[in-house]
Amino acid sequence: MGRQRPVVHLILPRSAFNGLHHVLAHRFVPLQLMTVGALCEREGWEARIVDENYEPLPDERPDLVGITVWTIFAPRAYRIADRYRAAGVPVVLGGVHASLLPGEALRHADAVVVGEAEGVMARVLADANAGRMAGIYRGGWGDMAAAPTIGEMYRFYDRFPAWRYWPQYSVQSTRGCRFNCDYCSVIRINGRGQRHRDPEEVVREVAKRMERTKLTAGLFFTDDDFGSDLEYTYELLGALADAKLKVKWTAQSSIGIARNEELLALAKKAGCAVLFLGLESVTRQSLVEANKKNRPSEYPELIGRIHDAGIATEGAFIFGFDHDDRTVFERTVEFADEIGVDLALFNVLTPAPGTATFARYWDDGRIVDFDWSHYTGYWALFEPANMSRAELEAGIRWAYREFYSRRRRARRFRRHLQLLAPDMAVVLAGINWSFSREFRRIEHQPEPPYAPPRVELERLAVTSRADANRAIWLAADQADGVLAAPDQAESTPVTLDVSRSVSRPLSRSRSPA
Ligand code: B12
Ligand code: SF4
Repeated sequence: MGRQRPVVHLILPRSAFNGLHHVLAHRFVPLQLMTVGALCEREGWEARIVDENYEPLPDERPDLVGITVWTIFAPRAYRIADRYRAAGVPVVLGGVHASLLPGEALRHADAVVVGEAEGVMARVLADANAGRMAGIYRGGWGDMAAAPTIGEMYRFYDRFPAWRYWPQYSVQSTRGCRFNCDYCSVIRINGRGQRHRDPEEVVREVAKRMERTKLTAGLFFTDDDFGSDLEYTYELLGALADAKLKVKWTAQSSIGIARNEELLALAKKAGCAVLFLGLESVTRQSLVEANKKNRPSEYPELIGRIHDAGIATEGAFIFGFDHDDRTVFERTVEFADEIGVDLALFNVLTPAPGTATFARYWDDGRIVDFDWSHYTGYWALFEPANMSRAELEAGIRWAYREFYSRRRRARRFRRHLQLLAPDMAVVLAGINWSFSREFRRIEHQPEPPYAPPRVELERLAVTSRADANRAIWLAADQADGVLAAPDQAESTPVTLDVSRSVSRPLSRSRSPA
C-alpha cells in the first residue's frame, strides 16, 4: 500500500564509548532531531526519530534518511549513510561536524546541510521529493522565531520513554556565544553573539512540557551562554518566575553570571537548580592559552555566591594545555572540591575540527590521531608539552575516580544537606554516585578504524584558521569548489554575508568574568 506522506528517518548514531551521556541527569532527548523532525513535518513529511544509543535502526525503508553528525560519531554516521545509499535511499547529513567538514560528509551523502536547518530544510525536502538533491545546502543563522515551537515538537516525546532520558526535556532559548574560546565548536556553528527566542514562547514551551510529568527535576537549557544578555535574561527569568511552574532546571553559563546577585536570586525564583560552568582550568596561563577570560583566583568567591543563592554548580575542567604538568590533576581535584563544585566534568583538551585549537595543533604538526571516533575528550590526540599522552589519559581517569571517591562524595553530601533543600541534596548524591559508577572505567567499543581523506584535512585546516563567524561558510565554499584547492583558499576572496549571522550583535550585558 502506498504511503500518504513521504517518510524521513532521522538518526542519532550511537556513541562507541561510555561516559557523560550515560550519567544520570545527562541523558538528553535528541533536541536537534526533534527540531529537524518538526521542520520536516511542516513540509508534509512524516518524521521518525531513532536514537541508536537505545534502539536499532528500523527495518522500514524510508524515502529519505537524515543523520546528525557530531565528530565523535562521524565515522559511524558515514557507515550508516553508506548502507542506506547502497540500498538506494537518499541521505542528508547535518550538524556540527558535517557543517565544519561538509566535503568529507558529502562523500557519504546526497546532501549536506551546513549550519542550521530552519532556513533550508524546505528546499532540501522539495529536492529530495523531486529526486535532485544538490550537494551543499547553506542554512543561515536566522531569527530564532523560525525554530519549531513546542506544539510542533510535542508529539515526538511519545517516542521517548520517560525512564530512558533525564533531563526529560531540553529547551533552547538562545543560540550562539559572545566569547571566543580556542577549543570551542559552538561559536563556529551558531556564531558569536546571540540570537533569542521570544521569552513568552519559551515559558509556554516549559509549561507544556511540564504537563507531561509531575517530576520537577527534568529541564535543561541547551543555551551555551545563558544569562549573557541581561535585558533578555531578566525578561525570561521574570516570565518563568511569574508562571510559577514547579520546574527545576539547569543552564550552562559563564561564571561571570555570579557577579550579579540580583540575577542569581531571580534565577533561583524561576527554578534554577544547577548552573553548569566552564571553569576549564585552575591555572590562569592555561586559560590565557585557550583565550578563555576566566580568572581562577575569583572562582571561590563566585562559586560561593551561587551557593548562597541556593543554586548548585557543575564545573567543567580541561587537562592537557601546554602549561599543564603532571601535578595538574591533583591540584584541580583539590581546588574543585575545596571551592565546593558539586559536580565536575574532566576532559582532555581536544582539537575539535574547525576550531582554533585544531588550527594551532595542525600547523605545529602535533596531532597524531585523526580517527574522529577518538575525539571524545577522554583520549590524548597530541603530544602534551609537559607530560606524555599516556600520563594525560591516566590523569583524567584518576581525576574522575578521585573527585567521585566515596570519601569525597560523603563529605559533599553532608555539605549539601546543610546548604540545600533535602530533595536537592539527595538528587545531587544520586548524580555524584552515577558519575562514580560511569567513570570507574572509560571503555571504547572497537569500531572499524577511520581516516579522513588528506585533502579534507587540508581544507579543514583552512576552515579552522578562519574567524569563528566565517568558518562554516568557508567550509561550504571549499566543498562547493568555489575555492579550488586548499592552498589557494586563504588568498581567494570569499564573499560572506556575516551580518546575517547575528540578529542581535554582541551582548549588551556587563563585561564577562
Ligand atoms: C546538549 C548537549 C549535550 C548533551 C547531549 C545532547 C544529545 N544527545 O543530543 C550531553 C550533555 C549528553 C552532551 C555530551 C557531549 N557533548 Co555535547 N552538546 C550539547 C549542546 C550544548 C547542545 C546540543 C543541542 O541540542 N543543540 C540544539 C540543536 C537544535 O542545535 P544543533 O544541534 O546545532 O542542530 C541544528 C543544526 O546543527 C542542524 N542539524 C543538526 N543535526 C542535523 C541533522 C540533519 C539531517 C540536518 C538536515 C540538520 C541538522 O539543524 C539543527 C536545527 O537548526 C551542544 C552545543 C550546541 N550549541 O550545539 C554540545 C556539543 C554538541 N557537545 C559536544 C561534545 C564534545 C560533547 C561530548 C563529547 C563532551 C564529553 N567529553 O563528554 C559529549 C558526548 C556525549 C555523547 N556521546 O553523546 C560538542 C561537539 C563538538 C563536535 N565537533 O562534535 C558541542 C558542539 C559543544 C562544544 N562546546 O563544542 N552534549
Ligand atoms: S564560553 Fe563556552 S560556548 Fe562560549 S566560546 Fe567559550 S567554550 Fe564556547
